[in-house]
Amino acid sequence: MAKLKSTNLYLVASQQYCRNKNILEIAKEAVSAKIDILQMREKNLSQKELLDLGRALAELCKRNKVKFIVNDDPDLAKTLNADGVHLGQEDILTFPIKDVRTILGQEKIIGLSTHSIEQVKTANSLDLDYIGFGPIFSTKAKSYTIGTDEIEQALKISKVPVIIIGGITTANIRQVLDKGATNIAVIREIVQANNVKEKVVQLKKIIKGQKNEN
Ligand code: 3NM
Repeated sequence: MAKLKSTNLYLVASQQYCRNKNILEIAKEAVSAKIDILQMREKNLSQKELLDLGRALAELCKRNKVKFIVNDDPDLAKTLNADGVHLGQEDILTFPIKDVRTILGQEKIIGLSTHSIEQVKTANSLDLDYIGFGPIFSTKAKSYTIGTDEIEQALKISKVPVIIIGGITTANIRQVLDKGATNIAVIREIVQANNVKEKVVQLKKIIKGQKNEN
């Protein structure tokens, strides 16, 4: 059975991007609006805080059949019995993908960020379940953008599903979908939304090609 659905709205949940709400509250709203995948991406928490938040998010996702992914740390993903781990290009210097597979096993999801066609090609030789491709538009997490021009090529050559990320909003998402993308990841557009639930529903409708979005 495929580990990922064919279209996915992927929330990268990160407290540092939230305005005045707690990330767990936001995650609950996003899950209730049927986000497909939720990643815990916290760079500033202690191990204890990560464990506590991770347990709460893992339980929330499991109860609602949402895939739960842990950023950066295969051992924490294993401890939390998460559905998988997401790694950056720098992480795989510390954790070669084959070792991550040994830690997590065949059933779990391993994702890797890529930022160029070269990196997509290299990713094809690794034991991955998806890649991220971005940042497409301007974003706080990266100092550069790669634009929409290479999306089609990334989708064409990648052996695994490609999740498009970086500065995506309801205003520009069609530029990405028009290139053939069906998997979209966001942080700010959801965590900073006045109404998280409505925002998730709206983004999902647009991704699925329904017409009554605003
Ligand atoms: N990774 P927002 S862009 C976590 O290109 C992350 O690999 C990226 O946040 C990549 O939706 C990004 O707020 C941040 O722009 C995405």
